[in-house]
Amino acid sequence: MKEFFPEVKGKIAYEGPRTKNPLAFRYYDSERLVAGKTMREQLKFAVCYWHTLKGNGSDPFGAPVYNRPWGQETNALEAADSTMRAAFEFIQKLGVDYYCFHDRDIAPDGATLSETHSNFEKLVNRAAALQKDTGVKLLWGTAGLATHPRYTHGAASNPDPLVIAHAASQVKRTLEATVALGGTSFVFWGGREGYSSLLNTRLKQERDQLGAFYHMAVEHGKKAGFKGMYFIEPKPAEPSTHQYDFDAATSLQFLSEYDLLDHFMLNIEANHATLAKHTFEHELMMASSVGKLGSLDINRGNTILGWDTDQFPTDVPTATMAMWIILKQGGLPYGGLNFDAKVRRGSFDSMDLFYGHIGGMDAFARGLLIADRLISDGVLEKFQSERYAEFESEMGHKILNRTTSLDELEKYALSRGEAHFRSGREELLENVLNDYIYSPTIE
Ligand code: XLS
Ligand code: CA
Ligand code: CA
Repeated sequence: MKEFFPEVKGKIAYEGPRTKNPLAFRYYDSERLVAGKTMREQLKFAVCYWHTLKGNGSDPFGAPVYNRPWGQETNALEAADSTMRAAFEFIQKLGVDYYCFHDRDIAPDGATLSETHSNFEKLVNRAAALQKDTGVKLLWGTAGLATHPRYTHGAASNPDPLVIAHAASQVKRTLEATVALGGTSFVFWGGREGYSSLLNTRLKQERDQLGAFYHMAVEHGKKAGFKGMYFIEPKPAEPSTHQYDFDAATSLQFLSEYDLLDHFMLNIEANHATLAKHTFEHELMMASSVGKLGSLDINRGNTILGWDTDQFPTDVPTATMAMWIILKQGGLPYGGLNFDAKVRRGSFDSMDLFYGHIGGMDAFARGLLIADRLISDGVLEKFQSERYAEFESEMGHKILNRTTSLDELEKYALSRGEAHFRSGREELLENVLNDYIYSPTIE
């Protein structure tokens, strides 16, 4: 059997922070217990099929540059098969438990819809067999509804019901495959569910179409035995100019408006947060605050470029904030941390895929260790309790229970006089956070 990554002999091992080996983990120690679970359970990393296996380094100005030893066969099904073997070899050597895919990542389109279905079925069966052999699991599946030319004007929000029917067929098959492969969630990312010009767009109707489409998916999921969770993955733009699932708040509003909140949570991507002019932690907290943080696409945007660069996540402070939010909500039962990240165009060696993932896994392992210490010491929680202490008063309770009024509050202000003016101590808290992040005792 052909080996695709012969330079990596066995599984990448944990060697500790002082190692000089670039193919070793410094912080990710899969069986180490942190906050009552092993690191592998707390972090639930997933490799994404589209960037890692299918990425070819092309950009709007240049042709493909990665010369991968897989997927080169002229027969499309044979190319899909070698790509899948490379995927499982990579995931196993990296020591990650999960992967995520789009239907069209794993199997090629055929000449007809029936041939496309048959291609997909073959590759899903292949994935089932490889999962069984390796113990690697599917985290989530998704239907690729952005690439094919028929989706130029949207998939579920298209002005033509026949295009919607094609999208429905993809979602139906991918949902069934997700059930067959044991995936715990199903993602909808609406890259083309948006518009470019209001001059030709019925915005209300398109949002209604999208709501109806999600309801059909939920109904089909019941028939197909899907016990997992549906996720919307917000993104403000790209490829659409205006996307209907702009950010976490917009998506939550959409779910509530179309009566879908019982079935959906959010999959928050770091780079999409950047594009929406939010921080990653803002989007995570927005979702988590209403019990809707389901999963994370971990990567990094570039603040000086205005597009979706999907770089590997190496920023420890951001990873710390993410893990702080995840630990505080008790984990991600349906989701995990999916590496929706790609190596740069210039990093065309297959080994760069290992360096990217190893660095990202170590950044999040450090984030987990730091967040665990922050929470055990209760530093931020203690400060916040003091900051909101007045809410323990009768008036505080009345405001939150909605049992007071503007009249009563005015009387309260008249009787109490001017409010105390307290510092938010932001700089102090940033210093405290830095002490935790850069503490030499994090090992
Ligand atoms: C694109 C999205 C996409 C989703 C899955 O920007 O990140 O890859 O994660 O469809
Ligand atoms: Ca993503
Ligand atoms: Ca992205």
